[in-house]
Amino acid sequence: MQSGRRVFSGIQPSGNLHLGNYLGAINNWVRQQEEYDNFFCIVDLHALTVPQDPKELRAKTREVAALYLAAGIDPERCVIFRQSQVPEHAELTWLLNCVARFGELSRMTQFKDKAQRGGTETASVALFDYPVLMAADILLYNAHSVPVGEDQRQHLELTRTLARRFNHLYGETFVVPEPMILETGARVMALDDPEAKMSKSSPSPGSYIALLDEPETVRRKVRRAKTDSGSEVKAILEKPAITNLLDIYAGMTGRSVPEIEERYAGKGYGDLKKDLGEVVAEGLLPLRERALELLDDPAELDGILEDGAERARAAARPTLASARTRMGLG
Ligand code: ATP
Ligand code: LTN
Repeated sequence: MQSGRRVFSGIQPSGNLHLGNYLGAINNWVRQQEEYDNFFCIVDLHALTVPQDPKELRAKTREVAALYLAAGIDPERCVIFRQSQVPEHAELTWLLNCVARFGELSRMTQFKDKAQRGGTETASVALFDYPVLMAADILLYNAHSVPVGEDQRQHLELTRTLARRFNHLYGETFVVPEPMILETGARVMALDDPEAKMSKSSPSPGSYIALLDEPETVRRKVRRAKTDSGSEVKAILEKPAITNLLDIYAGMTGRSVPEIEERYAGKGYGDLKKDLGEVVAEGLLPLRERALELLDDPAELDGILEDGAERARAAARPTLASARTRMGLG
């Protein structure tokens, strides 16, 4: 039964979707789609905050749509759409820019990390403003709940601050949303560096498992994943690499980490990796096959996105209108 409570979330079409995106986000969307009114966005305007090749962006946009559907998101139940097809996102961003503060945006760790990588001097203004666009995404639909990975917690906190500030300055307008961050899979780490999160923008393909990787590639990447010193299969602070592998195992199978530890008692890292390679390769195979099938029919995908954009616009329009009116516009 749908409760009338709304969920909003999104992924950037900026690279290869990976296991972190799946376990931290998409998998949770699928599991609870029956309980909510859902909006799942392909946030292409966010992707543009760093340079993108236009042709590649178009292709990746369809790829994300195909993966949403292949993972089991039901387009009847959920509104699947592209952010750039709903101009209300950009307009609400401007209004929220007028209540967001330079100081609070300067403290966003994702901006600091990403700007540092390319040099702060040349980072786009849009990269700085990225969290305000994200707040607009969420507030436009009066979403109650936002299922994301751990890395988005700070952005969610800012969204809540902006909603409260706007409501205080101009009168009750926005729902103050809650983050929904699960324990397992919310922070999948890079396979070659357990201190860094698995990321789409990583230059090294061995660091992530792409959802469209072939099963053999998946097995190889798991086999080559970094491990820790020692030999016991235990999720402990001193073993960040093994902890990550166990967390992935738990996310893919629904088993608890202690249960998996027990299974590998007396066995070594090699056994764990061998089985995990199988678990992930087999687990992702149906998703991969279905997505590739869907990608064979781009017109069908575009149709679903057009339909989604229309439904999203209908939901976004009244919220934007009331924000405008409250601020003295229109
Ligand atoms: P990039 O690293 O290029 O910024 P990304 O891989 O973080 O991209 P996003 O599109 O920014 O991907 O994230 C989409 C969703 O996936 C968000 O909910 C985010 O929290 C989640 N997510 C991303 N990386 C991970 C990860 N390593 N573990 C768990 N969840 C993740
Ligand atoms: N910033 C998010 C992607 C994103 C998002 C959103 C997530 C953009 N708008 C709204 C949830 C709700 C990220 O994962 N990097």
